[in-house]
Amino acid sequence: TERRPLIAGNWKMNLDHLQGIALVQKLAWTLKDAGFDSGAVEVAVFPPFTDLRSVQTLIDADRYALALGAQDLSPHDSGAYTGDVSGAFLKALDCAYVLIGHSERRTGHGEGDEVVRAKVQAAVRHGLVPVICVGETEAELEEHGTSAVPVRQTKAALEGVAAGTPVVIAYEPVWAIGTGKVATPETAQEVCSAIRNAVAEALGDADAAATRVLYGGSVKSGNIAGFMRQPDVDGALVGGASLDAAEFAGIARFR
Ligand code: G2H
Repeated sequence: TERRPLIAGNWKMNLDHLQGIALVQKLAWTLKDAGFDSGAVEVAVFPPFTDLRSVQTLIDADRYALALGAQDLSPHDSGAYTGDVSGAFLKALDCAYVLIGHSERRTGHGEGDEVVRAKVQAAVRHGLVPVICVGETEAELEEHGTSAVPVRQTKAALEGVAAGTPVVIAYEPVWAIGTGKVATPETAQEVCSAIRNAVAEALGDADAAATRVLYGGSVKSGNIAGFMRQPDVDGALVGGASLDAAEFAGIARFR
């Protein structure tokens, strides 16, 4: 199966809407100048909620070949949930994707498997493709080995999801996030392959073959190629290095 690689930039809580506009413009022009083939590789940006409208307007107006995603969503559709943002609102802003269960949400906001599952359901209800983040902490790595925790998290997140529903899974070892420590391409391959098997168990072989499994954690233009050479790594979720247009474009041009 041909899987179109996905290079996803998670801005986290960086860049206000003016800075966001500047970055997206610079990114689009950098890719264009390099003759980037967006048919071969999909590039998506995940700005803060407050940037989504301005970034979406710019992408639409100038026809940038960039997909848009949000960093989180509410498990609820609407109502008395102060501070939450509904998947319906994200869909109305042309978001294609939404991150769910990033380790910074799991650890910083106590989001466990159940919350992640409810958010996946909400994303699917609103026609958003969930980018489900999984990964083990250093302590879990020592206790359970490499694949056990990401596999458990993947299965839990996909419970109740129907076969044929598009999803993306991002493997982000927590010990490699923003730390400069990076998993080896071989470890990433081993875990991404185990995750693909978990997708097969949950959704069937055809879905597993079509699902993009990303690696995330201190990805840079200098280390992306090694990951992309792995058969079960279909792209990257990039944090820090997505805030610099030239660096992020370098990652998108991994070939
Ligand atoms: C992991 C990653 C993107 P960074 O959180 O989600 O961030 O590339 O800064 O390690």
